[in-house]
Amino acid sequence: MSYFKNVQPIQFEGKDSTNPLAFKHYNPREVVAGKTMEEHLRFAVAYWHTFTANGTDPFGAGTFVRDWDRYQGMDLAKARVEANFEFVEKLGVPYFCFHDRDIAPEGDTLQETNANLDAIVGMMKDYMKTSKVKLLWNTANMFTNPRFVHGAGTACNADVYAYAAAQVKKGLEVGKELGAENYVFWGGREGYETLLNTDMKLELDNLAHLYRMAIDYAQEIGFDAQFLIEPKPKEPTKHQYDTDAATTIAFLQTYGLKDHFKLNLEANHATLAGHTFEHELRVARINGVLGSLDANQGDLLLGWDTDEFPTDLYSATLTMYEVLQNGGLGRGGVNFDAKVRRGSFEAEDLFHAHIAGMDTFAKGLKTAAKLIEDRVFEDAIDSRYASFTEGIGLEVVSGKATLRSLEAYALHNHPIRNVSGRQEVLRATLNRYLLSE
Ligand code: XUL
Ligand code: CO
Repeated sequence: MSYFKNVQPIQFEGKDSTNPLAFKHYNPREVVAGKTMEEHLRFAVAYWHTFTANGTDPFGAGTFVRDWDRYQGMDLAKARVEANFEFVEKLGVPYFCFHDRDIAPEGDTLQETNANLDAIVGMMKDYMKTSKVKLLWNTANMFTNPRFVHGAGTACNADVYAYAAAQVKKGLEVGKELGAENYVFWGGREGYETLLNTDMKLELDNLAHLYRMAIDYAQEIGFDAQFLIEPKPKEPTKHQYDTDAATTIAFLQTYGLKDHFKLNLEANHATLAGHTFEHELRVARINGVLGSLDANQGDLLLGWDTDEFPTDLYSATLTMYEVLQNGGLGRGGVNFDAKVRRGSFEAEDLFHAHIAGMDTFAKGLKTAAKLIEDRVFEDAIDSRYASFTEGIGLEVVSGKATLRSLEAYALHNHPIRNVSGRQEVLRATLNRYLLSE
């Protein structure tokens, strides 16, 4: 059974192509800064937006026309697996990602739910014997079911907490079974609405306990995936605990968990936190926890998570600049946590959208590599901070300076001279690189 009959495997046709079903910049075998584009970008398709979602919004029913929707229950789940492998293979990306509940329906009991999951995981494993498609990460959906109304790992109800723990345990087993390279924690309901009914300290302590138990269990079963936490500041709860990269790093440090985790950073979550994506990447990078990306973009006119496909070249370039400066994403990748618009309801739109996102990141990668090769920002930054490479500045950075020595210096250093930050020149230079071939 083919779900995308009208689409042939997507080919690279080059920048002048007008074919919406061809890559203009993403050429998986092209070498940029010492690695192929495929190795740099490690693209993944998000199961939930691509195969599970149907285009509902708070005001209207689903609009998506999907051939697999003629089925129901486990038959639908199986059809989606077939669609997934056909789509990911035709798109030519190496990975996909899923939540447990994206791939298999819940049953009446946890036993039944796990049995459904096992059946689908078994089917995926069979596909993976012959397909080159791999699992970048899996995660547990601990936010949709009404039982998580007060949270999961931060629930006020120990029974819910135990259920969430059971779900994480199963998620780790599934990840191991399918050879996932990472395991993600996004705390969908890990936050609070009002302090009037919230024991914040207990909730955070319990969340840390859950993470600790997950680390121990992964070790016990020999699942060596990289653990990732995905920060987000709000939505669904008003105050999400993992607000942004800096907050999440502080949490990991407080609980002695930092060595076990990296971050999965998402562009639209950065926007909601009042940051640029590159800010979040930089914070993670300088703290050694830049793990993986959820690639999408928000709408600056809207205050919620619109999860659009990333087409902003400016942002993609600065994103790939951080990734290159990080020495790559390691076991992480670029997962399109992005959805086609409700009006883009035809199955072919899924290809158009992913191609647009992949080309945007490929072009961003090429431009970022050129910027780094030419040391555009590095030279400007080196000269801006040159005063810390000698004399009194060198004493500061080497830790030799004291308030006394700095005062002695300042008393005889008059007048102080500053130089321009030249921000506009740098922005114009960045534009020049973006517009060059
Ligand atoms: C929600 C979100 C999630 C995570 C995985 O905003 O980004 O889909 O990526 O749970
Ligand atoms: Co995400």
